[in-house]
Amino acid sequence: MEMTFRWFGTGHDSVTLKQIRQIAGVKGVITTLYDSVPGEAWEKDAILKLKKEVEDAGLKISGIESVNVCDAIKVGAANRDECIDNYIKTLERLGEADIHMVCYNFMPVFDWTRTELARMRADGSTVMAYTQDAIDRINPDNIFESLKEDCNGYILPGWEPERMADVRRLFEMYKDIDEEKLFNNLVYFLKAIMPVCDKYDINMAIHPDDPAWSVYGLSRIITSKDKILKMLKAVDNPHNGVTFCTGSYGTNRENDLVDSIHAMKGRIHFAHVRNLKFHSDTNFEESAHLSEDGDFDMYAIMKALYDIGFDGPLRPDHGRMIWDEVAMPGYGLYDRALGASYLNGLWEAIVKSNQ
Ligand code: DNO
Repeated sequence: MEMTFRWFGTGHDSVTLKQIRQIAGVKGVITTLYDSVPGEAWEKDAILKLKKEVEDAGLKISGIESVNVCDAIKVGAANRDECIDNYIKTLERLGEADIHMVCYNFMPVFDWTRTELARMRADGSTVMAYTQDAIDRINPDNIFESLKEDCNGYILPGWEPERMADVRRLFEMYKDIDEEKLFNNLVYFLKAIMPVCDKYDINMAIHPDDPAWSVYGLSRIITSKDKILKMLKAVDNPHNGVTFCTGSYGTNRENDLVDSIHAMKGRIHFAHVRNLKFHSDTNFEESAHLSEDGDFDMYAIMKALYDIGFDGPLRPDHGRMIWDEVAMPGYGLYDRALGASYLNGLWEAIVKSNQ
């Protein structure tokens, strides 16, 4: 396991590389070209510049989150092959820059969905939260507006204002895309990119849909063990793998995290490890990483990753906003640093008790 930290890049993140470098045990960052436009190829120079900046700070790029997949690929539009060619060019350039893990998602319209970005907890910290009731009440045209105030001026990944301004057109694009079509489009995309992944040894790590059920009637296909295994089997190449995101996949309480980790052995290329506190099956908040603060057994999760021989990058995920920090919701420094230390502590204990 390699402990990493997500960093959105200079100008996009309140956290600096210097701060990340000072979190004990963190060796690498998970980053991206935050300004890139889905469907366009990433420039080699931009990749090399980013890599140099990270390396000059004494860190390495442990993977990319995300190279976003454009809507044309997801809906199978006429221009999808052009977008796939550009995706392949991006992968080639990343491979040439010695970057070997790419996280992406295949969710229609919205990336992860939360209905509150700053729910106040008894200790005065704030956390992101989701309630199905709120989703059912908010018109999707207005969801971005309803959350905007709590963004602290940052653009949340997947919630770019230009995109949200166009939400109606996006809904229109996906109106005939049922689960089967979406799945076939994913398989088409994966088959097309596997040769370049083989050539450069790039692990593709699809992110689970968050929450792990359909929102606003849009199809969602990376939501359960059976569906993920079906996807892995449809393109049965070791480079076709998953990001095991406990906080996304675990939103659906029918998903058994430990059992799923074992079932996906060998195909988990990246892990996001965080905890959730449920108030009902469809009302949850993103608690601190510590087991006792939420409903997941974090020791059991880390132990399962250890038991399957997981050796890829892992990162703490959304943190609470604590100690008066002002940052992108979920992506402040303090609580994620506590998360990294806690997960490193669990890992050390697991490793030593197995020696
Ligand atoms: C949210 C993230 C997601 C994730 C993408 C992967 O905090 O986990 O935005 O990066 O779904 O493409």
